[in-house]
Amino acid sequence: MFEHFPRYPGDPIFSLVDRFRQDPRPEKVNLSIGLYYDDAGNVPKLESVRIAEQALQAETQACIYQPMAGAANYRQAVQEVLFGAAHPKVTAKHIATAQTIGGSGALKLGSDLLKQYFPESQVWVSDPSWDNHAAIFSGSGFTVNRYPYFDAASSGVNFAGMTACLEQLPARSIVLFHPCCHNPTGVDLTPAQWDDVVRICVARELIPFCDIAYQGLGQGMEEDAYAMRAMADAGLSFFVSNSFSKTFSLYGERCGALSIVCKDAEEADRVLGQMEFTVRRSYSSPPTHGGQIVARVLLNPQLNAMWRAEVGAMRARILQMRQALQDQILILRPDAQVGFITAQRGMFSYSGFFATHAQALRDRFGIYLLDSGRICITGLTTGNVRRVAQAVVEVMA
Ligand code: PLP
Ligand code: TYF
Repeated sequence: MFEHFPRYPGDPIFSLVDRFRQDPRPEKVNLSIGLYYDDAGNVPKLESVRIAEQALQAETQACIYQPMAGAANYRQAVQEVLFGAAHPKVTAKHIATAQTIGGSGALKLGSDLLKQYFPESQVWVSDPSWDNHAAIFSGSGFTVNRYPYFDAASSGVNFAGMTACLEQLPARSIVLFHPCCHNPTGVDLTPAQWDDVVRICVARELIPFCDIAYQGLGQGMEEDAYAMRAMADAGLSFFVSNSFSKTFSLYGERCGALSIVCKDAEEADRVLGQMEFTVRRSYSSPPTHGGQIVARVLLNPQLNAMWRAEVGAMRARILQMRQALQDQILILRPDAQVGFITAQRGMFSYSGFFATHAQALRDRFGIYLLDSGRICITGLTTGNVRRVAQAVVEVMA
């Protein structure tokens, strides 16, 4: 019956993690999958999360179904993190938010909804982007195109190429943006560049789709939200998918949300209804537990402050490791062109150099990075960064 099902080759990132696990070399280093590791190499359990979990456990009753759009407290908390509690679009209830199964679930819900109501539109994602972006949107039936983004010469952004492309898109084109901590490149736009992008989106009547999975790990919780807030302030109607997987270290709980910023409260109400209908036909309602941990933390002022400090510590460690890797390489090779490592932001660093040497770093040194040239900075520790720098310099020679 199922002879025509082809074999799934697996996800290249997960396959690489498997190869890392099987590598017997004790000095191996995992810079592949996008997880936040602490300086001891562990995925941390946040203290704010532990306290919220304990409080929840003490009062938990039977676990009944959630509403289709998820828990009201969680949905409110999401809007406050993304836009700020006092933002007029939040207080005037112009935003429709549904709790989703991680950030991936938000992308899927958003792409299905867009395909239903904008069937003629095409999607544009950055070149490169997280591979699952193209996979999810094409899975919903869209043609997925790429706008220029990464500039190989500078390991920075090709902003002229990006804006020239956006300037010629047809109205109602769907454009996927990373508001901060671009995956895979770590190359972000400045606020002034976002202002230009927002002006183009308004002028060309584009539909921005912001996917934010690392809020707080770039410049800061508020700074990282700049793009979305600028879009809201400019009166754009747009989509935001967000993930708490990394920032709460709650990967397996699948905590995310889709927020659709609308013209007014009446429109937001209708849009929320269509989100609910799409969810109902797909998985009916999201799970309870993870979302309630997140809502507890975000809506309790003490826990919220504790969480922000914990995310701040993650961000500081990422910056420290960027600096350490760059410094250690420069000690060994003062002429190495590695300034991009500290110029990029978030969990990832990306360059043509790493792409060229990915295989040698794996084979010769047990240092695992993606073939695309993406390294996950959080796999670095004070204990292994020197060794990684030495290996990088050796493959340079
Ligand atoms: N979007 C981007 C850019 C990501 O990097 C990720 C996860 O790595 C996601 C979305 C998905 O997040 P989640 O694991 O919550 O589905
Ligand atoms: O490393 C990355 O870019 C991601 C990691 O459900 C990831 O692909 C893993 C599982 C998942 C979402 C993202």
